[in-house]
Amino acid sequence: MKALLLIDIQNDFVPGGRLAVPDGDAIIPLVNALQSRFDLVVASQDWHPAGHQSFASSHAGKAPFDQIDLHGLPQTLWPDHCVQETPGVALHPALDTRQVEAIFRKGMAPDIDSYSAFFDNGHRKATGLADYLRGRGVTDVYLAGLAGDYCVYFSALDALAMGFATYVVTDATRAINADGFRTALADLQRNGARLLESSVLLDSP
Ligand code: VGL
Ligand code: ZN
Repeated sequence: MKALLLIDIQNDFVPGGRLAVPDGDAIIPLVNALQSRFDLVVASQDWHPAGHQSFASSHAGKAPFDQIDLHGLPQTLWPDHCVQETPGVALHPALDTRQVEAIFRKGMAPDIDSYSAFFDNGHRKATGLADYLRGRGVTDVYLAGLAGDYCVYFSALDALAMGFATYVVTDATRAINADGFRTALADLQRNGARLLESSVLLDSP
């Protein structure tokens, strides 16, 4: 069983949003077309309370993209983004969600960030996604979404660690930082992930 994992395709991560990923909305037609090729489609949603400690605004004298130690974990500070009950937290309106069977939210605990759709950044708490996928008989996980160098990357690493055959659809993701994305993809390949372009899936019968 093959699952497509749509990572954080939310208003705040596309141009005009509060943590815009360059060209982030360009992936939406692709991920919409990809969905029919999968047995199961699942989405993740970054879902922070106001005042989340990953926000620079929560730390006096800090600016977005500063690095701090947050309760023992390295933390990049972000602009306020994906705050619960704001327009930016919603899945992008152009994303076709008819085939999305479940949405896994992450980043709710105020004192720890959560890039991966599987675990928080300290690997302290699981979202339940791995058990859900296993319960549905999923063996292969394909990742698309935003951002390629953060939430897609860390979700793919955890998918590998959880024993799923893991694929990243490289043209169905965009990154915050191009260099970081190259490093992330190389690291994923080293760990056993396979990279492919959406055409490989869309052109197969
Ligand atoms: C993300 C930074 C902070 C992401 C989420 O979805 O890649 N990046 N929160
Ligand atoms: Zn976030």
